[in-house]
Amino acid sequence: MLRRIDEALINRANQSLLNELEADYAALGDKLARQNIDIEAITRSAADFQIAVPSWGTGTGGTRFARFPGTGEPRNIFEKLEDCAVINELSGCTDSVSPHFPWDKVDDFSELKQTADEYGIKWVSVNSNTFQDQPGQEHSYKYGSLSNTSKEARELAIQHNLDCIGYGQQLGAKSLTVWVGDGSNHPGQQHFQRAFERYLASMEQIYKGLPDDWEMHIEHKMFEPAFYSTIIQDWGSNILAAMQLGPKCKSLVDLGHHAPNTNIEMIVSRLIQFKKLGGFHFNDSKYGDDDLDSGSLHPYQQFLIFNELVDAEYRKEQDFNPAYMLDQSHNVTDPAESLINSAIEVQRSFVKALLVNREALYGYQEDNDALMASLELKNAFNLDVSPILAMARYRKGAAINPLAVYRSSGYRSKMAELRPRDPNATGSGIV
Ligand code: PSV
Ligand code: MN
Repeated sequence: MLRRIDEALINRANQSLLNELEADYAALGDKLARQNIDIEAITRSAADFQIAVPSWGTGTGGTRFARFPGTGEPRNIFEKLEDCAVINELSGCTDSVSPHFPWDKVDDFSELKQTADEYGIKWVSVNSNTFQDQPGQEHSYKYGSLSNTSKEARELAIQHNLDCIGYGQQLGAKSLTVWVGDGSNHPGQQHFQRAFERYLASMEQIYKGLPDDWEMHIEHKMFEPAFYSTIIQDWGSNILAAMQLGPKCKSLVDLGHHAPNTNIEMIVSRLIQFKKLGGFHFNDSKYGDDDLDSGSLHPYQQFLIFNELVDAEYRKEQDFNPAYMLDQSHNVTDPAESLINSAIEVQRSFVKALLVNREALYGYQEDNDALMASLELKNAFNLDVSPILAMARYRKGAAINPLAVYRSSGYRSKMAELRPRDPNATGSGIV
């Protein structure tokens, strides 16, 4: 397999940390054994956990005010893929990439797939982009795409989504994620019902083009770029659309796309109950869609979401297979470092949720014992599972301390030499 980080470097770094890790792991194993939890079973589950990296997250993001590019940023999808390979080699939990079109469009998809295969990277959910016009585009998306009052603009947007399915098929992906910026900025600007009807009619055309073994995931977002109303504003509009379109259409939850303080874990539970949970875009936020690093502000919320997901697995909920992806904008960090760290933070939430004693929790719930129920969750959340995560990485040949190895590899400065920035390149800053 093709590698970007020297295996010997990882092995050397791991050897220097192994004694300490084994001692911490043994101590945690004893502690868990007293709660009748087998640490080895948890470590196996941790090792199986995977979350996709968004191709667009490998570049420095920005805001609508400015973008401050980093050095050695990837300039095309092949370079983004190289960075994704690095992230996976070090974290051991990101063996797939979610591409975005037309940003990642290439002439020869077989070459792209082959390169990814060589890195051991799979392609998952393809994202369409009808939230900005492409150079020379005949019918503008300024007033919307799939819901535009112009039939020609709608048809363009439908065709783009169908093209995305075609690109995804060549890459081996199995789902299409549709997020549109459609909406309005002024009360009265848009007839809510007619706009939603146009959106649904367009989505029906895309749905008809889905291969049998594909799913379509709708992503809701309450604001931006439309600041008064958006067509798929919330999970309510999202699930209505997904129900109308059919069983292959599900809802995708981007953590940043809700009003502050929204009970996202309950939304997740509802979507699970009605078999409409398609997947996630993980990130964190304080004010809105800030696209901050996953788990950096609200790790307990992230844990509570995983509590619902692990509960669904425990109950053997049928057709339950949500896609896990990151979707963050890295404005001040090296994107590779943020993505490594974030993937591990999501994995951490998953592992902590595995520690909850489900039967005990159900008992407290039946007995209306609110305090013990909340402590069952809090105790799992409060346990430091770092040795489990590190051991899972070590056993897979990834790094016990991924960020230390990344920095000592000098990867970014090498890339700065190999990927000189085009001084004329403009970046939108919107990711
Ligand atoms: C929109 O804010 C979003 O979350 C969607 O997932 C887009 O595809 C992505 O960000 C990139 O702009
Ligand atoms: Mn998103």
